[in-house]
Amino acid sequence: MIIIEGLVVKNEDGLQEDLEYKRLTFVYTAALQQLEGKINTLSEEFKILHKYNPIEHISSRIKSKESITNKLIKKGLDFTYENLIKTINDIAGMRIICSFIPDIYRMVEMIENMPDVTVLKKKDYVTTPKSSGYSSYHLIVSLPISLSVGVIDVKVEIQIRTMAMDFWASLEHKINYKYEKQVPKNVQKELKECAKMTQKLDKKMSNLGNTLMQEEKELVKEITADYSTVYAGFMLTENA
Ligand code: 0O2
Repeated sequence: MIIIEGLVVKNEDGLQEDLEYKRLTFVYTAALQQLEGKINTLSEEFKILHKYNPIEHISSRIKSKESITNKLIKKGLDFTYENLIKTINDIAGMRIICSFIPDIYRMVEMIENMPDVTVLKKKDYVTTPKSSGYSSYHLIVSLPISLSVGVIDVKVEIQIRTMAMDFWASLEHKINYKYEKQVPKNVQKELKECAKMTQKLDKKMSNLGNTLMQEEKELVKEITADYSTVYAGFMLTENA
C-alpha cells in the first residue's frame, strides 16, 4: 500500500473508499444537481410556453472509481487528487437527448448563455463524427459550487445528442464491452454502416420537424418582443 498526499490510500485496485473520496463524489454530485436544475427549468419552460420541447430527456452519472482509475493509468498519471481533478473532465457526466439535430445547437447556445456556467471545451462530433461512427456534441463546463469552506469550480461533461445517436452509442458501447474493446473488423464495419443509417434518419426527421421548428422560432420572436408577456416584464424589472 502507498500513501499519497497523506490522505489517499491506494492499492492495486485503485482508490480505496475514504473520506476524501466521499468529498470528491459529493462535490461532483452537487455540480450535477445544480446543472440538472437548470436544464429541468428550461425543459419545464418549453413545456409551458413553447410549441414543443427540444429536450426529450436527461440523465447523469458519476464515473465509477474503476473507470477513473483506468483513465489515470491510461494517461500515465499518479493517483493524486490534483491529477484527477485537473485531467479527468468527465467524473461528472450529463447526457441531454434532443428531438432534432438543430435542437442540439440550440441547447449548446442556451448552455453557453447561462451566466454561472463556463464553457471550457467544445467538441462537435455531430458535424464531424468520430472514425467509429460516434456522433454527439460534447461540452466541458464548470460551475461554481458554494461550500462552507468557500466557492470551488467543478467540471461537468455534457453530451448532447439525438435519440438516434443515443441508440447507436449505447448499443455500440455494449458491443465494445462484449468484445473487451477488440471488436472484429466486420463488426466495426457494420457499426459504421449503422451510424450512417442513423445520420440519414436524423437528417430526414429534422426535415420533417422543420415546420415545428419554424413555428417555434416565430413564437420566440413574438414572446421576447411583446412587452405584455411575463418575459418582457422580468427584463424591464432587471433594467429598471
Ligand atoms: P464512458 O464509460 O461513457 O464514460 P478528453 O480528455 O475528455 O478531452 P476523451 O475522454 O477521449 O478526451 O473525450 P471524448 O473523445 O470527447 O469522449 C469521451 C466520452 O465520449 C466517452 O467516455 C464516451 O462516453 C463517449 N464516446 C467517445 N467516443 C465514443 C465511441 O466511439 N463510442 C461510444 N459509444 N461512445 C464514445 P469514456 O470515458 O470513454 O466512456
